[in-house]
Amino acid sequence: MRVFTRDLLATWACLAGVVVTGCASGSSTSASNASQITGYQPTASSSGGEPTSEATEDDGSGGSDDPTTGGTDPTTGEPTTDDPTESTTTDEPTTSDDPTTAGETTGPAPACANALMTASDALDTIGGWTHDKMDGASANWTFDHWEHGVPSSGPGACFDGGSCWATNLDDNYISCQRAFLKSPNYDLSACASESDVYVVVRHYYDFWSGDWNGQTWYDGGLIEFSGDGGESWEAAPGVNYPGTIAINPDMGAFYECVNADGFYAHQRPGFVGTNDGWEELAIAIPAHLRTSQLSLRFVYASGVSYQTSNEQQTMQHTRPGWYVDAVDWVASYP
Ligand SMILES: [Ca+2]
Repeated sequence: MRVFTRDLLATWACLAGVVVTGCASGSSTSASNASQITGYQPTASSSGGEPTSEATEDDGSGGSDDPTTGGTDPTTGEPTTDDPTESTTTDEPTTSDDPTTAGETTGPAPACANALMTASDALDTIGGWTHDKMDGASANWTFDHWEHGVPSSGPGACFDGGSCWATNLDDNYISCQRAFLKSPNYDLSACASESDVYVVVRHYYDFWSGDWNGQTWYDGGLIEFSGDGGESWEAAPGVNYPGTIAINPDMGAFYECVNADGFYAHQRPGFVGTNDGWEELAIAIPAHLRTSQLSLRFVYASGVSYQTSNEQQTMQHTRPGWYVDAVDWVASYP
C-alpha cells in the first residue's frame, strides 16, 4: 500500500462520522505530498473505467484558443466598441449613430441610457464584484477559486485583451468547489418601462465530465439574477444551456467532497462541457428585475474527478473552468 496516511486517516474519519467538516481537507498541496500520492491505484470498482474520460474532445487547456480570432468575432456585434465604462456622461449613448445602444430610430429614455452605460463594465478592474464559497462549505479546502486578472489557462487571454474573471487564472480548477461571482448592485429602475433591456456577457467555459458509478457527471456553471440586491435569486431567463449540472460528490472510499449533498448547482440547467472559445451571450432582462438593486451572479461547482484529496492532483484531472469578461447592458441587441 502506498503511503497515503493522512488521506486515509481523514477518509476513515469521514466515513466514521468523526469529522464532519474536514472530509476533503486531508492533505496539503505540497509537492512532497503529491509525489506520495502519485501512482496510487484505486480499489476495484464496478465502473472499471478511468473516471477522467472526457465528454468533450476539445482540449481547452494550454491556451490554444485565441480569443481575438476564435469563437465570437469581436469586430461584429460588439457593444463595447464604444466602451461605456470609459465614457463619461458626456458620451451620450442615445446618439443615433450608435446602433448598439440607441436602436434604429429611438433609444431608451436618457435616464435609462445613462443607467445602462453606468452598469456596463469591461471587468478590467474588480469594481465592486465579489465572490465567495456557497452551500455552507467550511473546511481546509479551496471551495472558491474565482480570481481576477489575466488568464494563462483556458482561453489564454481575456476577451477584450484586458483583465477578467476566471475560476483559476493559471490552471484547472479544483475538485469539490462551489462558489459564486456576483456583480455589484445596479440601479436600472429607470429602465423598468423600456421595451427591452439586455445584459451581454462574454464567457469561455470548459468543465469536466466523466463516468463513475454508472452515471455521467457534469461539473458546470449557471447564471442567476436578483432584483433585491442578492436576497433572492432566479434563473437567468431564456438561456439555452447545453445540459444539466450533475456533481459527483465522491469517488469511492478515498475521496469525497465536504458537505457532499450541499451543491446548489446540482441538477440545475447549466453550462457543461465546453463552448470552445469566447462566446457572446445576450440575456433579456424581464421588467420585474429592473429594480434599483439588480445584480447577476455566476455560480459554478465541481465534484470529484480523481481519487485523491490533494489539490494539485485533482487539478490535473479537471478542466480549465469558467472565464467571464466584458459585461454590457444595452437596450437593444441584434
Ligand atoms: Ca476585460
